[in-house]
Amino acid sequence: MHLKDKSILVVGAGKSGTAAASFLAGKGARPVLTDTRPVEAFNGTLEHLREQGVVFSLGSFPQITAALFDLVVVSPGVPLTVPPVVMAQEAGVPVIGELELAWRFSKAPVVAITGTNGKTTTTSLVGEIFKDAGYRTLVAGNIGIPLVDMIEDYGPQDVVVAEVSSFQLETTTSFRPRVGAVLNITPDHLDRHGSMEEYIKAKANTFSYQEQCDYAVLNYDDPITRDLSKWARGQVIFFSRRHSLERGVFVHRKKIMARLETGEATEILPVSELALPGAHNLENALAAVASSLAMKIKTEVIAHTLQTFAGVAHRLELVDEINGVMYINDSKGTNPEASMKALEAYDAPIVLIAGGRNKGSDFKALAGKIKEKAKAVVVLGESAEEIAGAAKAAGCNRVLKVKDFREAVLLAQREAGAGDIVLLSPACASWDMFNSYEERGDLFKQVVHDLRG
Ligand code: UMA
Repeated sequence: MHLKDKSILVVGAGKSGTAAASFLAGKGARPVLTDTRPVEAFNGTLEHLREQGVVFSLGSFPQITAALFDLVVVSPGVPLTVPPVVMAQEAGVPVIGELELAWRFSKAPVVAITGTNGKTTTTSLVGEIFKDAGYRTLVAGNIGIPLVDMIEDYGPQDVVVAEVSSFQLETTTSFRPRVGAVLNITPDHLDRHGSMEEYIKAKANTFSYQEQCDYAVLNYDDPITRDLSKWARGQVIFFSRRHSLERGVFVHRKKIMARLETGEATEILPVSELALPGAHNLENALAAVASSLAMKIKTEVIAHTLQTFAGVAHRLELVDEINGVMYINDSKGTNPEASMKALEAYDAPIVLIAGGRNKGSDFKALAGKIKEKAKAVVVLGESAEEIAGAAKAAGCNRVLKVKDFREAVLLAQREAGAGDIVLLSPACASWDMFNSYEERGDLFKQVVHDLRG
């Protein structure tokens, strides 16, 4: 892809947009960076880009015609319905995302992991497996590091493990990972994608451009991902924790087994030896095994990593135990399914902290799980009323509403006794009160540390 002297509009000046603008400037292109936020909102943080020759159009956007721009690079969080993107499409200016841009400069094989839930844990786990196998490995993407930042530092002998989101996949036109894994698909981001069909279509782009020698790793137990196999162009490796598969990675007699060719299945390790807790993490482990076996990693290395990898920050992260109460940070639980899995992962009484920006989800099933597992729920944020209403309708008695995040943690502390768990698992995005789920999780950890005094 030739970028020299090309005029390129980058939409969104967050992590992806600033990384893309810097990358494009480095390639001799003439990037213009636009954002709905005005210049004052950035507190001088974009100065390094100005020095690289990036031009700004902040708080507004320039006129977009085919004569003025050769390409538009859109940030994942920017819907394709916003005026600059629509104007570009109407003018016939190609629109791609940062993932597609990075892909076009990737020399290393890419293992891409997507799914509604579990993608950060699985991406980190697969990254660890490759590192333990001795590969120079880049772990990046939706996990928080724009791929374009470092993609060119990795060559054909290395490996890129990319967490990819439906937002990023929506704008791919040639992205072709050697292995593309889809862990599960349940309703999420429907406010952005408009319908479940569109959301599934975006996820399927993980393997839309694959070829026969590539691999699609799919969850056999999830009817939607199982069905996606009909669109796969590469070889399908199913994984299942419920069925012994003729071909795939599965659980048999409490052991993780793999059979990629015909013949005897190979034992990877007993399920009891997995360091990650919970049934959902067993599925993540199965996907990680399938993805690494597709890349010819030795079973001993895979087993060793699975025995030692204990998880990632903001995902069922134990923050502290104070007066017999465990404080768990699951700020990354940004949809009802994720929070239901978090509730299921523990056997002790739970005080749940939930609420934030609803991304088009229904809270009925979550409310049923709250009734079953939680002794109290503290709700806050834009969706507080909605979650409270669903919880009360499900028969929950202790539903407490607060306005402030710190107050939520203090109230949860008062509700919990020795042996209980205070679980932050909001079932919603953080964007009504925070810039990111990390910021929300960090504040939770801070307040918990303050509780200890
Ligand atoms: N903006 C506009 N116009 C709009 C909307 C936003 O100009 O219509 C601007 C905002 O003012 C802001 C910028 O766009 O300045 C934000 O861009 P962005 O939302 O794409 O965020 P980035 O900072 O670039 O972070 C993105 C991902 N964010 C989203 O997809 C929402 C990060 O995933 C990812 O880690 C990062 O790129 C690096 O690849 C976060 C996420 O929440 C973790 N992802 C969703 C999820 O996991 O469910 C998909």
